[in-house]
Amino acid sequence: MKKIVSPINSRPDRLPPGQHWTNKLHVLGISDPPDTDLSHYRLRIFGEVEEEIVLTWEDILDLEKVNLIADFHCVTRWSCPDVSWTGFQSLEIKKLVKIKDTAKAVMIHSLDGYTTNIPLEYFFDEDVIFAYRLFDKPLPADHGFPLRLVVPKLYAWKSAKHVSGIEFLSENRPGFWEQRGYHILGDPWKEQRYSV
Ligand SMILES: Nc1nc2c(c(=O)[nH]1)N[C@H]1C(S)=C(S)[C@@H](COP(=O)(O)O)O[C@H]1N2
Ligand SMILES: [Mo]
Repeated sequence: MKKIVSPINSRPDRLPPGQHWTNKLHVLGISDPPDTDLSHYRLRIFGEVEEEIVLTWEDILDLEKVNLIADFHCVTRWSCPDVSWTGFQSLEIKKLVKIKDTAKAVMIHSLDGYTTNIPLEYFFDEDVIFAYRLFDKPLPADHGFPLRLVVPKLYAWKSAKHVSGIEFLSENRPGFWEQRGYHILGDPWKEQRYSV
């Protein structure tokens, strides 16, 4: 299996300002994890693409698997080192759909109604993956079953759990927390916690 260690793990300033290390991935979510039956699960890729597609769980398992090791930085100030995730890279999506030149960002949609926005330069980074395993076990319900995004270079609220849709946007617009005062980008090294 292809292995990726996020470049953030070897930064000289590995721990972003205002953060402290913890050895646990604390569960944070806007609601209880949704019940999901894999035989009914679908991932829709739509918006600024030539032709939208819908993937089944089997389609997802057929995508090239990668293991990612990356620190995880939550805006509530805890950081968990060396989390191990397995799934497929966001870059795989470029092989599945033709993205229009007008696309500038993505909105990730989740089964619990959560959304979050990410500009394309961050979304298509090598260390961005959609994960279905955590520390080599199936992804637990409260950590995002069946599929979650992992974006190591941004605060953890951008790492949407229970992902059901990837929408390509012609203009970046705010998701759930971004509409409620969180920063539109969320770079932990620039302490982009809030928009004001
Ligand atoms: N679908 C969904 N994804 C979400 C959230 C949520 O409420 N719903 N919370 C975010 C926040 S604020 C954080 S810190 C991380 C927490 O991930 P964890 O619960 O696996 O530690 O998930 C992010 N992804
Ligand atoms: Mo968070």
